[in-house]
Amino acid sequence: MRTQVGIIGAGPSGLLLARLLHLQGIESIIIERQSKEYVLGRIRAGVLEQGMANLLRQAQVGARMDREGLVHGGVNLAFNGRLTRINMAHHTDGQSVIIYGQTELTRDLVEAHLAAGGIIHYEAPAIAVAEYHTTQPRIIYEQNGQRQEIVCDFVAGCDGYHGVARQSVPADKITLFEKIYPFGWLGILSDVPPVNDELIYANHERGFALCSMRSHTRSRYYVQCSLDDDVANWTDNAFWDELRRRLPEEVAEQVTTGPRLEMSIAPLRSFVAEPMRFGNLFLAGDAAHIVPPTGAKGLNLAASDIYYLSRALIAHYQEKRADLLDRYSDAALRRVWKAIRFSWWFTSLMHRFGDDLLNQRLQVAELDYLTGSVAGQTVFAENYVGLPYEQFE
Ligand code: FAS
Ligand code: PHB
Repeated sequence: MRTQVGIIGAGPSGLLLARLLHLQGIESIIIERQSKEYVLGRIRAGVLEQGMANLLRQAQVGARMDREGLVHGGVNLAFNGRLTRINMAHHTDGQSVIIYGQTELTRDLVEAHLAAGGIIHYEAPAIAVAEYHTTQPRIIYEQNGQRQEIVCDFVAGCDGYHGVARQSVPADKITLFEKIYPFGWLGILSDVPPVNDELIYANHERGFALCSMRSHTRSRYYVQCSLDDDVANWTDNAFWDELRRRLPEEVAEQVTTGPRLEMSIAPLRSFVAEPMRFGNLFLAGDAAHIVPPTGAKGLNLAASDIYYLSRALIAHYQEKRADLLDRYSDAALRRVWKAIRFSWWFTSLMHRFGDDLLNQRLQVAELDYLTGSVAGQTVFAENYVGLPYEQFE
């Protein structure tokens, strides 16, 4: 089998790339390890930067997001028993974020791509990427127990943190940076109205909490938990009680509780692979970097990678240019590292790190400064709504 761009992974990165290429007449084939139902059943991110929203519109899959997504110009920080709203729109000349679940945008992308004749092989785990330093790299994968391969012009490794694309690169050709945080996030999804119109990030001596949402009737909440915790240890009521303990009183008493639709624990790590290009193999999204979800950057970094990679591939096919392909890794990494820094800073500011009381005092002092400073709020707002994509054309 042969195609122009072979894509490993049918998550947001792979789907968005395939869709943007297809609209320019560039063919691709997506190889996905899991079933379509499994991929569409994942509960993950919820906050979209404008850059991601614009890319979805460019991919002609933004209509439901624009209809159902919630536009947020502010976000709330809770500490020392009080709530402070950061007016992000005010500090960023009107910028905002859109609340729209990754589950939904993945569905929008899959439906549009398949309806347009896009090829996605589900339940087809890629085993390796071969010959990526040649002009005919190959994806080797399995389907129905048979070994198959696709000869490509280019391969996009959009296969997430545990994917094979990055692992196809010899260790001496890639540099990995990793930081594992000593805690996780226990998340609940429930069909109850959100406690606030906008998100609340809470720093509390018992641990971090986050009040988020998917719509006006569906809420997503998280509490920091220990790495050896287990969902089986938590009843719905135990979760709601712990969440309310970590919120300011006037907020806690407003929380509407209900049964879980889903409950899961996500580990927190910072991870970067450098570079993001190896010959005709390009890494994008979680295959190249992971951020702790505190800053809501994971999915949004996948978007900026695909912005750069799609433009580079389109310039290659339509103008026979190689310069953007050559610039891809540096451009993507410049934005990745700024988001890695912001996510690390916000995670360090909001979470409890053991019994380090000095650290807790320093966190409260920084939050007290930040919420009282125009400069502090502007720095926070610029990073949270999303730093600009660099000129890439
Ligand atoms: P993905 O991991 O989404 O997709 C990779 C795809 O590749 C998957 O479908 C996988 O099955 C497939 N794949 C892997 N190996 C393969 C192989 N060998 N062959 C074929 N296919 C293969 N981000 C936020 O901004 N906010 C959040 O709250 C948040 N919560 C998260 C919770 C969890 C549990 C996880 C894991 C991530 C979370 N993220 C969050 C980050 C997440 O949203 C990612 O940034 C986003 O999914 C990145 O998209 P992709 O790069 O497409 O990677
Ligand atoms: C979510 O709604 O899942 C969410 C929102 C903001 C974050 C992380 C997760 O920082």
